[in-house]
Amino acid sequence: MLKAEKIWLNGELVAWDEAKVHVAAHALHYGSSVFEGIRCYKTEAGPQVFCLDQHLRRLYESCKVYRISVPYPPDVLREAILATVKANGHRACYIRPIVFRGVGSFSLDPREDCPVEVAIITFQWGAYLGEEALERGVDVGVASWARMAPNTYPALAKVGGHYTNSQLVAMEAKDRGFTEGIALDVFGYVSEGSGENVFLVRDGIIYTPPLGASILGGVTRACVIRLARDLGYEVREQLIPREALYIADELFFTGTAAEITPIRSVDGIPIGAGRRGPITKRLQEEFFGIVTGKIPDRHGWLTPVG
Ligand code: PPE
Repeated sequence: MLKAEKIWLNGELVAWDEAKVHVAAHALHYGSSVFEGIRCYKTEAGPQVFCLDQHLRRLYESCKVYRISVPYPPDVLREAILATVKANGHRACYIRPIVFRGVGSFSLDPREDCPVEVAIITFQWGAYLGEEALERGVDVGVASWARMAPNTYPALAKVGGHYTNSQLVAMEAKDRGFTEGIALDVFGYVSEGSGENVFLVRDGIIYTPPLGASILGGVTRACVIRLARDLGYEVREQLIPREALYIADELFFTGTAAEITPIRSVDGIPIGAGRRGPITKRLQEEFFGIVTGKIPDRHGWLTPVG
């Protein structure tokens, strides 16, 4: 990770090495943190943050689910995010805002005693699954670990604790020689990657699991659904059985970090022709065209850093 100069911590920009947390922090013990991953892209008009308001909305919604009262209103964090990117002089970067429960007690109802702290970290992050992955695609495996069952952990909330499951999926995939894993939900339907949503193409129709399949409601997922519909494709949010992965014409991941990454094989079985498919490529062109300012931002997804 290429560290930046400053981190925004509880209202102030401090030096990267000074942005510290105490070992008794509640979040460290119990995963009580809510975070976002946002990308800022380099454009001719300067750096622009992609889907800032959509990410902020999810941050506050995740906090709402976990009864975390954020000590700043959304417009303050919005400005703080832009100020942090600016202060670090980034042309492009990954932005990681995190709201977490600090030191106070070890109670599992930390609302009274633990202060809520907020940090905004920015750093350089290239292609998540490798530079060549965006074109060539990645090899993935179906995970032996399932995503959380409904009514156990709220999958729609982006909470630190939930990512212990993602770590099991990601580590297992690597150990089996894959770049990434796809986890099923507890009913055996396709859910998502350790840090990405999944899309499938068959006979020209695009499918993706519904919110009820224990997925995170991806911001990139929503943008890709929008772009696909703009291009005239039919998109269906519906339950996907595991074997539909193997017989798909195209598969791809979406995510802030992963952007749109083609999947070229699952469990050693080639998908379609075993390389990036035409609809995946078409969506990438549209997505990367917009985020780099080469295609007009017709949906208002970009915010200039200023
Ligand atoms: N599912 C999961 C589990 C997930 O972590 C992400 C984002 C997505 C779907 C896609 O959501 P969105 O970014 O809103 O389109 N994963 C973030 C973190 C990955 C990581 O820390 O590693 C990300 O892409 O920023």
